[in-house]
Amino acid sequence: MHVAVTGAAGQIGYALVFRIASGAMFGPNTPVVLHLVEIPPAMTALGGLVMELDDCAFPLLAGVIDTSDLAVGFDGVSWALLVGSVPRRAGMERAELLAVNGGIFGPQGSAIAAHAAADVRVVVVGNPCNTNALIAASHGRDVPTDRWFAMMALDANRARTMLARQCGVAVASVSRMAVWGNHSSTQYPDFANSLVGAQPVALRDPAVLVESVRGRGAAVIQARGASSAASAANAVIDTVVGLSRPTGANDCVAVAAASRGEYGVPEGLVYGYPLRSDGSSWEVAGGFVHDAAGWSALRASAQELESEREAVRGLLG
Ligand code: NAX
Repeated sequence: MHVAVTGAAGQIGYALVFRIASGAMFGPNTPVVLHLVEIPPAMTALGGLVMELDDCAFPLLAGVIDTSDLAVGFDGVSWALLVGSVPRRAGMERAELLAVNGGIFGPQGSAIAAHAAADVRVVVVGNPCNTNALIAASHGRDVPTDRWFAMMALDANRARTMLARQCGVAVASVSRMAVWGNHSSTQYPDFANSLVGAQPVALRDPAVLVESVRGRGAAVIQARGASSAASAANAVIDTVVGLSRPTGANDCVAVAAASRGEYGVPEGLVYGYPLRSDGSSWEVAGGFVHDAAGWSALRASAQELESEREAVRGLLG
């Protein structure tokens, strides 16, 4: 299994590549070749990471390619995990952030189309991840639109744990946890449709939990002095595992994918949905019911994504 990780020398990369190499992503019987992609200034740090991978002597690690050349980085890969991006700096407008990242994700989308394996699937983690995925996919030529995803699983995992705590149950008994919309403060963690022990739950004040999930990234930054890294890496693994196997009867994969108009979301937006996968293709799960506040949250996040799409229109392929 050839898998590319961009931004591999960053903090999420550092938490992610060792877990992929140990078999956490593709299982204990699948050897992996890691394609680690960085920008030239980070190649020395990336070299240190490669030394550490060597020093783990992982039995499943069949090769490591470290490069800043996208053609090499994406050559023959079946998964491209696009983590690297430029963070928002103080005083930077969101439009500026979108434009800077558009300059990264357009060329990466083209390189994936030109060099990756025919079955490639792409998960964008680098923020703003939904719109970065839209930009990459628009440059992806003959790679079908349904192979491009953006990560919502960290938000969903945060929501699952908070719900489990609130109900006094183990996190494993929480399922069907969807997070709708944009990976931003407009996201809608959907407690109304989630299940605890395969049963719906009526929370007294779901809005409090919704706000806790939305604020969790900031809380981690405040406590740690750095943004979520190990939990983000873990969520990348959950995303790939979730898309690679059939989804359980009472469950869903929380991930953003290109809308085909499901639940009234404008077509083409890379929108956080509950998906059902058969291991290779997927559909948006049906049967999720929303009250007026839920629909309004779904619409607000779609509107935010539409305004991001407008802001990057000139960068779309
Ligand atoms: P770091 O700043 O630690 O690492 C980013 C790495 O990307 C750096 O090593 C940098 O050299 C590299 N990079 C920059 N431009 C690149 C390019 N054009 N090609 C290849 N590599 C490039 O950030 P980190 O904490 O690892 O976070 C990475 C991204 O994940 C950020 O955009 C962050 O906002 C985003 N996140 C997304 C989450 C999600 O749920 N979707 C949650 C976690 C995280 O906040």
